[in-house]
Order: sequence, then structure tokens, then C-alpha cells
Amino acid sequence: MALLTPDDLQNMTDALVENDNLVCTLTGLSLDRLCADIYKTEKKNEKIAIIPVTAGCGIIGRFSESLLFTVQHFGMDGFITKNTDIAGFYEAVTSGADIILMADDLAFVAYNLKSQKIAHNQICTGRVYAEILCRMPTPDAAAKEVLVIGLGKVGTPALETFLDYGYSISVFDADSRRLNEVVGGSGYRCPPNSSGKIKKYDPNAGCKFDKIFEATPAADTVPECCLTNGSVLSTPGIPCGLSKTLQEKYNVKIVQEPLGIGTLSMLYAVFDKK
Ligand code: NAI
Ligand code: PYL
Ligand code: MG
Repeated sequence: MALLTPDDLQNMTDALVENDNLVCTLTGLSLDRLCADIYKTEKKNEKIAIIPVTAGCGIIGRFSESLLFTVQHFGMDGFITKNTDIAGFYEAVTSGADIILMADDLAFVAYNLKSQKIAHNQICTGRVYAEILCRMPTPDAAAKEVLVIGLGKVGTPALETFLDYGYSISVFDADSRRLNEVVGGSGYRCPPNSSGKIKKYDPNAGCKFDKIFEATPAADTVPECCLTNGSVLSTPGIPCGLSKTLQEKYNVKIVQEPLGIGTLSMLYAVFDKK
């Protein structure tokens, strides 16, 4: 998994606030209302413990602080444990935490200690960034078309969401084996390609997309030929897959933030049902 750096998180607080406003403009729902509606859950004064983890590449500067900002920005009660790792887990439980957030190099999870619900960052991130596109009003209800670039652990759960909403999905991944797996509807976590709803993106076909989802660790993955004026790009991928030049040329609206949106999605995934 591509690991965040302290630099990635430098402007995270501003980015979360700006993206919350943009999502509200695009979908009519603030990020927390959107997540409540996705999972049909609600927050109920849960106490959220954030445990810094030293395993693997260790503590990432601004990581725990960014999680705490997210929790508090959306009106929840949170704290960072003074201890790390197992001692931090003990501290969280004995301090009365209801939910813990913790990440090593392979997994970032939210765990509800009372209900035992668990959520994974990659799945919840893919879901919420896809839901943002699905919940935007589409002028022509029949034209449910989306381009998905990057079919890894974040992009694949997004496909399930697009299929649930009845989208026709054009897909691209630099790894041709992965691309073929997804189009064939087999392989790791691949949703079945029901009724040929998932097809390979053909850059020579001249298709333009109002809605684009990107989840890769590479830059410049969004080609000019897929853009139209006012396209919306929903992208958890770091760095951004669209150059500044193309963003300005096509007036692209970009939903992108390095950590908070996915974290909020994880928290609502483990809250209790409404
Ligand atoms: P992954 O490694 O599972 O999947 C990435 C996919 O992108 C792979 O299938 C790879 O073949 C493909 N890819 C790489 N370069 C490409 C290119 N130039 N063109 C097209 N496809 C390309 O990674 P994962 O976990 O799905 O993460 C994707 C990105 O999302 C990473 O940048 C990661 O840091 C970021 N991320 C962001 C989060 C957020 O909250 N903003 C949360 C989780 C991940
Ligand atoms: C959750 C992010 C999104 C992108 N890459 C993922 C990542 O950076 N994971 C590693 C998180 C490690 C956190 C570190 C700490 O500070 O507690 N162990
Ligand atoms: Mg990218």
C-alpha cells in the first residue's frame, strides 16, 4: 500500500472543509449526512480513540492529528492515546473508548468495541468517493456512465457501488492482468460483470465522461480525451491524477482529500443503525 507522508497531510484540514462544501454543492448533502445515508447509521456520542502504531514504517507525522481533526470537525468526541500499539489499545479500552481507529502499513481500521463492527479504509474510501458521483443529479437519467481508473483495493469496491446504482462502467488499469480480471468478472474481490456493465476504456472511441473516479498512486492518469467541460473527478488517489493545466482547461471539479473523507466513511460504517 502507498503510505501517506507528513507532506500529504499538510493542508488536510483546509482540504476536508473545502471538500465538505464541494460535496454539499454536488450532492445536496454534507459529508456526514451523506455517510449517514450510505450506511443508514447515526452517531450517538461515541468516544473514539486514535491509537498511534509504530509497527513497520512507524508513526506518520500528522496522521493521528488528522484523524482527530476529522473526528472533532464532524462533532464527535475523540482522543489520541498517549501510549502506542498494544499499550495504546489497553489505554483506549480502559479509558472507555467505544470505537478505535488504528493503522499499520497494511491496514487502517475502525473497530466498534461494543458491536464488534469493523471497517477497512480502502473499502470505505472507494465506497464514499463513488457514492459522491452516484448521488449527483444526472441530467439524462439514462446516461449513467462513469470512467474508473485504477482497479486496486480502493477502486474495486467503488465498482460495486457504481453497479448497485446501475452505471455502465468504463475501466482502465495500467496492469493489463488486473484489467482483464475485472472486465472478465473474476479474480480478487471482482464484482460479477453483470450484463456486460463493465467494459475496457478505449481512448480512441472519443467518449467523454461527466463523471470520473480515479484511485491510483500515479500522476497524470486522467487523459485529456476523456474530459468534457465541467467533468467531475472523484479521486482518493495520491497524487492527483489530473494535471493543473487540464483541470483549468476543462473546468473540472475535483473531490480529493488525503484521509478525512475515507475516515468519516469508516466511522459511519461502524456506528449503530439509525
Ligand atoms: P492499489 O495498489 O491496491 O491499487 C492501485 C491500482 O492502480 C493498481 O491496480 C495499479 O495497477 C493501478 N495503477 C498504477 N499506476 C497506474 C497508472 N499510471 N494508470 C492506471 N492505473 C494505474 O492501491 P489502493 O490501495 O487502491 O490505493 C490507490 C490510491 O489511493 C493510492 O494513491 C493510495 O495512497 C490512495 N488512498 C487514498 C485514500 C484517501 O483517503 N484519500 C485512502 C486509501 C488509499
Ligand atoms: C490510510 C492511508 C491512505 C493511504 N495510505 C494509507 C497509509 O498511509 N497507511 C499507513 C498508515 C500508518 C499510520 C502509522 C501511524 O501514524 O499510526 N502507523
Ligand atoms: Mg493518482
